[in-house]
Amino acid sequence: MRTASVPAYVGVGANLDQPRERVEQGIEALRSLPATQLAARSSLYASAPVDAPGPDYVNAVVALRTTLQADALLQALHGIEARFGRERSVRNAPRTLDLDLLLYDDLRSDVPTLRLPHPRLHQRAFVLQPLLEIAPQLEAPGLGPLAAYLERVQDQPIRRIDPDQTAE
Ligand code: PH2
Ligand code: MG
Ligand code: MG
Repeated sequence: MRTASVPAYVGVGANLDQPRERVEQGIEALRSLPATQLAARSSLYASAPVDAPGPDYVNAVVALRTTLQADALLQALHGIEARFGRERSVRNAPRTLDLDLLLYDDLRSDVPTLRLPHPRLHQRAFVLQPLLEIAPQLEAPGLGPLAAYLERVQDQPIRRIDPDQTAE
């Protein structure tokens, strides 16, 4: 068993069934994971679906400190998704809650069930923007400083949701 905690980053997304509330509830579920502390969370962001059908997404990123192994953390994320009624049909189908393990310490993994860093992490504004909000200096193994990728995703419109604004 691990003794020292490591940093891990999780992308949170939803585009069905009151997505703002879903994302907030998803963040609270992450806060309650065993052997894990929530170190930081980003604002909420709204964007059109990338490579996917359906309504606009709400996204956020959470920084965890955990003593769970990467595969145990991944299983725990799937458990939360299932509790939220996530149905896994076709790839990138609209979802009530999507929790993506983006980074786990400096781990690199290429097994199909766990690819780290998340393979599209640096290509998506809805991940990069919230991630850099909470960790502006963050570097990813094999990618380097993530801030360098932000300008390449400027063509993906994304809007920070004002927390005082009530959900539409
Ligand atoms: N997730 C996807 C596919 N497309 N687009 C946005 N804007 N936000 C997402 O979270 C997202 C997506 C697959 O998980
Ligand atoms: Mg996803
Ligand atoms: Mg996912």
